[in-house]
Amino acid sequence: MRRLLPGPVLCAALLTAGPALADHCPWDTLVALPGQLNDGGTAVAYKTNPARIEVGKPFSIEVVACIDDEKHMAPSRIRVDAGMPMHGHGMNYQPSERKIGPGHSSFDGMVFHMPGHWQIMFDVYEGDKRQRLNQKISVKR
Ligand SMILES: [Cu+2]
Repeated sequence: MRRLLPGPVLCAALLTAGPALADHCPWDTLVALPGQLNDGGTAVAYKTNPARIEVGKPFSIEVVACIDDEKHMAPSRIRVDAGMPMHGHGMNYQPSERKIGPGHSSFDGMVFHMPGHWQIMFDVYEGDKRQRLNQKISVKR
């Protein structure tokens, strides 16, 4: 016969297994960043370092995302990718994420390897639900 877990142990197990309460995103930091995107209440702000992206030179991008611009909730995950839609290719390297806090990360190792029209895709996740916000950037030779 299976032994039931004593009450307190079961409660603790349920608490750790349950969905984590959503954290707040750093809204004050978000509004201070130079790049601002908003789609249906999902807000993304970013700053590239260096500010001017040069062809073939690695850069990083700091991103703050809020899944609700009134309640200021942090997404469960942020992903950043980029590509050239007119050429049908992405970057040659995958950026690595450095987490700064809830809804706040820096992505290092971005490289735009050719001049022209690039698009940065910011994927903001709320569990399995993904929302993509795009930013067009033109890079000169
Ligand atoms: Cu290209």
